[in-house]
Amino acid sequence: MLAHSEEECSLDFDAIEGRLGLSRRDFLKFCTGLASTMGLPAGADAAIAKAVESARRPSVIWLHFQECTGCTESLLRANHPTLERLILDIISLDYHETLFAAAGHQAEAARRQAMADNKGKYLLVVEGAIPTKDKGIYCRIGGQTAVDLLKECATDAAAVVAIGSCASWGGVPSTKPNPTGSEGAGEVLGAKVVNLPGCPPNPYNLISTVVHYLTFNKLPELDAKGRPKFAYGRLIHENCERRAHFDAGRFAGEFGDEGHRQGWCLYKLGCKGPETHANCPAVLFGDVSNASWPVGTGHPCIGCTEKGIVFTKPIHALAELKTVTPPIFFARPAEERGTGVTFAAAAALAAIAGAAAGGTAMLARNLGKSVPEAKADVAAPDEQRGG
Ligand code: FSX
Ligand code: SF4
Ligand code: F3S
Repeated sequence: MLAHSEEECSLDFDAIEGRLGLSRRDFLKFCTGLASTMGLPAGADAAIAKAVESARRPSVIWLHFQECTGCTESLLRANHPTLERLILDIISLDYHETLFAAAGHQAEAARRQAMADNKGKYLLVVEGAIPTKDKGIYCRIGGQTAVDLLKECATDAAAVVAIGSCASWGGVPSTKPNPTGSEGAGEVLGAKVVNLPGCPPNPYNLISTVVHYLTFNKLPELDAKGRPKFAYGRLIHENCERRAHFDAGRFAGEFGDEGHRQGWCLYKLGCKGPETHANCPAVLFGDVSNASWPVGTGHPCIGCTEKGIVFTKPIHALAELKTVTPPIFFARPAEERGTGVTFAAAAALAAIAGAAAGGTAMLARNLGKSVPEAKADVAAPDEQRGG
């Protein structure tokens, strides 16, 4: 909950409920959740609450280029009913080709008006890749090529946010042989933009970025690839709920086998978690369950946030283990989903094993294990406790 009750008292919760449809409790939980998602220090939740409560909503111009529209869909079709309401109330969405009621010249006029009214202050969100081959003729909107439209809209923007892998670095359309010369927004502009890769990206990372901008009047800290560090600072593998199985050498060998049904590690099925940076296991998708992310549902991570992995490496190819970092926590234990393996036993075994040997050495030993050998390992800690 908010650190400063004084600031909490000054909030108009009736107005917040009317505007966002959130009770006092849910609003405060939302602000605290955003602050912790962004790794902000104590007290930041109060500043976020005050900023979100204020009527100042930044103008957002949202462009669509080569894409499947999954980025917008993931934002609007999230099962959590307040998410789209929150984002559409926190920002002033002044131009969005999918959601706009206006069309044709009317829509283009509205975009230009919003840009003029908010010169130097609006956020430009770019969805989809930009074709650059043959003078950009493969994507034209309102008579302009995507390249020209992007450059025109970026000129007076306060910041440019590339949402999804397509806008971040080309994504699906840039897959070899890349017939239209697709590139990401930052490459086309020759400037650093905020990249929120993912195919689709997690909507909470967009809302966190926008709220950070709204609260502190600056963008969150970015990594070398332009991604907010709060969301892309760690490997999936460090946060994964199956990590104890990886460390203990319990791997699914094929889809539907015993290891897969038991919820074991998906590394041998091609999981790219060890070389993919994203916060999927912590933030989840769609708010439908505590397993609502790819690995949680039993599918290997395909590395959708990383250039050079998704759409490049075969899905079944093994991930590189250059940096086998220790897990940061053991969350959402496997037994919650009735998988049978005692999570405490798995975590204890992993901790003992991890202390005894380096991660890569452990992996080399464990990868060759059969399912019965791995099961014997699981039993060991229980036996030690006389179970
Ligand atoms: Fe790309 Fe967005 Fe993948 Fe689709 O529109 S990031 S194809 S999920 O959704 O741009
Ligand atoms: Fe999780 Fe994949 Fe790492 Fe296994 S390899 S622990 S499934 S991220
Ligand atoms: Fe993408 Fe892997 Fe997350 S496939 S959604 S980065 S678990």
